[in-house]
Amino acid sequence: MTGLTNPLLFARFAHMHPSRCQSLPMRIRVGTVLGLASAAAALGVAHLLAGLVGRAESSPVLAVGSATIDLVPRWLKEFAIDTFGTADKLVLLIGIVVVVAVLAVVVGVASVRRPEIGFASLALAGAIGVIAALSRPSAQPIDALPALVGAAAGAMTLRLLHRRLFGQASNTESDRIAPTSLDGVSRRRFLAGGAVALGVAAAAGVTGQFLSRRSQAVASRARVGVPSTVASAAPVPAGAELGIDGLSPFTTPNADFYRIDTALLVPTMTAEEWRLRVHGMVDQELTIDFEQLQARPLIERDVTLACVSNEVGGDLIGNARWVGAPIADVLADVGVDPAATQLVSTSVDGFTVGTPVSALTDGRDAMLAFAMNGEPLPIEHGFPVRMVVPGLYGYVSATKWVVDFELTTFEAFDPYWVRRGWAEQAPIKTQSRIDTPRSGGQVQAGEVVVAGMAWAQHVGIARVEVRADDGEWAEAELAEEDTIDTWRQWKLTIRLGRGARRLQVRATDAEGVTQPESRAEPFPDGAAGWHSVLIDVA
Ligand SMILES: Nc1nc2c(c(=O)[nH]1)N[C@H]1C(S)=C(S)[C@@H](COP(=O)(O)O)O[C@H]1N2
Ligand SMILES: [Mo]
Repeated sequence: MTGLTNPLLFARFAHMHPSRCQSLPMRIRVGTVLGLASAAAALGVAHLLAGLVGRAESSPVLAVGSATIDLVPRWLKEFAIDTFGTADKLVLLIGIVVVVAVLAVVVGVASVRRPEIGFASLALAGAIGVIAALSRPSAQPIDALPALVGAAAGAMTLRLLHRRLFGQASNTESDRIAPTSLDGVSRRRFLAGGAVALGVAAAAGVTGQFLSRRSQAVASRARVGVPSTVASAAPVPAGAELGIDGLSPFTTPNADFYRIDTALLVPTMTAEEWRLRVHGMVDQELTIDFEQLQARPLIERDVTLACVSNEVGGDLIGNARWVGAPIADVLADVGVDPAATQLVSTSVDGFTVGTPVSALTDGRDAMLAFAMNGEPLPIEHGFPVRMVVPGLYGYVSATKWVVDFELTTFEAFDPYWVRRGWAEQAPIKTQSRIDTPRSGGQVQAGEVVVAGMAWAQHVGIARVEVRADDGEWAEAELAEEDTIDTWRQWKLTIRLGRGARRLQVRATDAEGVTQPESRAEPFPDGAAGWHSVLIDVA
């Protein structure tokens, strides 16, 4: 491999006399590039295809790895586990790749003069890949495809590179004996072709890996159930839904639930891989796997989640029914040092969140959630496990794909968004929003139904008021309360005369505190102010 990245070696190709290509060292160098590029193209394309068709296990390296595990004698399996522990599978995969690379170099060198050796080897490798893939217990006919297409891609790469080296006529007997066209231009074209092939192979492999990981997570999500041994929430009261056109539903369907995260590619892990490590300022460290989490006492709760970036009137908020294990129980199990003030949770992709320990132990239903609206967590919303803490903005509470809990202090650690200037403590501010009529909309003069949502997390809404222009505030009718941790619909019918009108809303929480009129931007601890909509009454 170093030969490929070493410009000095390229230069040496370029300066060598054509006749020297017949020398063994030259054949080895050219053959190494030829063999590695073709093999990489074959494996990269096969891996991409396995990912594309959502059959991760049919990728040749994985299929051959699994077949090897089935075939090796017990003593060797035990030796591998004793020696490499949980890394045994990784060691096996690396071993397969190394063997393939060595074979590729040997075959590549032989193929410089006799490309048919390369084609035959690729066909044989393809056949092994097909047999390995089809030998899996859950195999389907389509699992033959990645190895077949991979072998074809490898053969095309071999052919293209060989042509670059020796020109079109490389298959003739005379060229085999004495290639005459291996001049500096051919060598440079050959090396450039080899570099392109390796680049394409790497890109295909990485993309395939991402798609495979995703399909594995999707398959894992289809396997996990939602246990029935749950302290169920009361059904959502029928009166929580006012049934008005244009009003947000009380429960936000998963597909419509807002999504906010820093992940360029959605982290994908399986429930089987998932572990939560709880450590730091605790008496006794603890690691929980998915089965153990599901075996804990579980609760089902409706909780409204809100993003700190939600503008006044914005839609970065949603309400769902979650199932999970109370975080307070987990903290009780590990024994939290009374000096610990902050729980730092980390996702599998390294995103960090800092939550006050007090908010996790004050009796509210903070949970390690694994189900959302009756389904396993959607992958985008944190599969297999996320945090949900009533009353706190997502960036200080709602870690998706969570894998680590560290008990610490606020002084000791600044999590992701706090490092970027957002507030360390961020309870959700009381807000209200007009959903209908929409801003900029037109309505008929006369009786107009105004409706929207209001929330005062973990306190509850007591009153919502609406006014037109700078008129008197009128009290809206509130939908039935589900819990103090959920938002609430409201509606009001008012008489409006013709013209441009401005409607405004404000909410008062159960402690008697009314939303302040003065506007605040989301940064650094959440937007404030009254929502208003401008409408045209015709
Ligand atoms: N791993 C991870 N978890 C995360 C985030 C993130 O960027 N990465 N964003 C947080 C923020 S800012 C919010 S508002 C909520 C949003 O959750 P949702 O996407 O399920 O609506 O997730 C929180 N959890
Ligand atoms: Mo957020």
